[in-house]
Amino acid sequence: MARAPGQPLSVVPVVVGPPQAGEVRVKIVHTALCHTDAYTLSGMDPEGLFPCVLGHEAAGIVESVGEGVTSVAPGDKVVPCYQARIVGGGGGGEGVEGGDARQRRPLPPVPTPTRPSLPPAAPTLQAWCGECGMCRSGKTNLCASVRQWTGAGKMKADSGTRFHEAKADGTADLDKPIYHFMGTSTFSEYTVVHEVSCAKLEPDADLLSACLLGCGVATGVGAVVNTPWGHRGDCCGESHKGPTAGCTAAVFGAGTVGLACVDALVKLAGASRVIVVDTDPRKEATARAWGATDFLNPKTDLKEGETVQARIVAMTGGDGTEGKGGVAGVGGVDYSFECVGNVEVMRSALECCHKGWGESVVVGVAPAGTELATRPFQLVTGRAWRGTAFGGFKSRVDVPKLVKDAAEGKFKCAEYVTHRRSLDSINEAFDLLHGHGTGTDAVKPCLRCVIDM
Ligand code: NAD
Ligand code: AHE
Ligand code: ZN
Repeated sequence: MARAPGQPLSVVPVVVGPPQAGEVRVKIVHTALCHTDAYTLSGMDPEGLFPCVLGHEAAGIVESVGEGVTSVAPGDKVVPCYQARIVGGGGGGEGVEGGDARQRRPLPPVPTPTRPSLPPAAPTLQAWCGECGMCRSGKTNLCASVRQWTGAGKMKADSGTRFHEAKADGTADLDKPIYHFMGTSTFSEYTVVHEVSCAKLEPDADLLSACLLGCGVATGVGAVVNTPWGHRGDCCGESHKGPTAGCTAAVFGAGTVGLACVDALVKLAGASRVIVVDTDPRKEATARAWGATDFLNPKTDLKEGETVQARIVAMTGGDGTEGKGGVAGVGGVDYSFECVGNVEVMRSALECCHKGWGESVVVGVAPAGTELATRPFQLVTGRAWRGTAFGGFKSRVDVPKLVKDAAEGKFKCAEYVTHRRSLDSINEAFDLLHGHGTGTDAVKPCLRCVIDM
């Protein structure tokens, strides 16, 4: 339980109430720490509510289900998803069925002059709310069905919480409710999630890998394969979504999210050059092992007055004339990915992109009160800023596929598990995430510390 911002977590007995209508109680088997847990614990998240049970990257087994739940049953392996998704029968276009998020985007022109009205809820729809215009649109992986409750730390059925501190006799202290977090709250032996947030896996799924596909690895892979718009065919005659063979890229932040971008760029896109930027020198060896061709530490590798974006532009064909009337030596990468959560770094990531077509994807979550800045000329001259939540993957639909893809070795997954701890040692896991390990952990960078329940 996170009692207050900036405080270590308390490992305490809590009573996890039974699932109500449309809810699922899950026995967590593994949960990992993602930087977003640390972000909310820091107090910088405007949606951070205390006391709460943090955690959103996990895998487990359904223990019981509430009234009306049909898509999962006790004994099923599941991944709790912080983005919900309506799944099931008909009526709403590609988005409802999920489709293959990695397929190429259809060629333009797409625009529809008037917005079509949404189809009525199909009677066979398996979602609990049965009504989410965002899922039905097919245009986004963001789901509105339970978002207002998950953002408020509550469950939709009664706008209440299923977590209470336990009294000495083991019963729930109703005067001490505990908020949910991101609709998942996985730093608990049991949690309750909405059915629409529960991705059902195959019985043979490896829960350790699956756990990382609840956030970090899926986000990094999806940021590469789903988020950039790619080209419309003007260059090669063939339209394509996102990075393709031979492209160049820069990845800022070599945590699990950034490294999953590197892996996808190398293995799935066939990038010819991937420049990794990280302030932690221990990440160089890891980044190169993941396929990075270059590593830049902005703290030690820049000349006096040089910016990281200027260095990357120079490394990729820039001769310093760009912006000063020159055209010959325009440099920059085709794609960049900000996986730190720092608005200054986001600016560098945009500005290291190639004039005319470079796309920069904001993945990192920056603190409340910070804002992005760049010279609008950067966008006028063809660079584009994009962003992604959960890598654009449609949670309940795509997570089971990702678990299979990981098992087939299409991208790295279990490789990010550098540390494992018990729930009692969760504060040590936060120290590891912040890079503050002791002994061998001080030299071995932590990518993901998994808590084995
Ligand atoms: P992490 O802490 O494991 O990794 C962050 C890395 O950034 C570290 O290697 C650190 O050394 C490096 N770094 C810190 N400051 C830097 C700087 N100024 N320049 C370059 N590198 C710097 O974090 P993670 O779990 O991989 O998450 C990365 C970011 O992505 C976080 O902001 C997290 O909240 C966010 N995130 C977003 C989504 C999403 O859906 N958009 C999903 C998961 C995580
Ligand atoms: N409450 C935060 C939101 C932070 C945020 O952007 N979260 C990402 C997931 S980070 C996972 O590690 C996300 O999916 N956002 C979309 C959504 O619906 O929350 C804040 O800063 O306000
Ligand atoms: Zn996360």
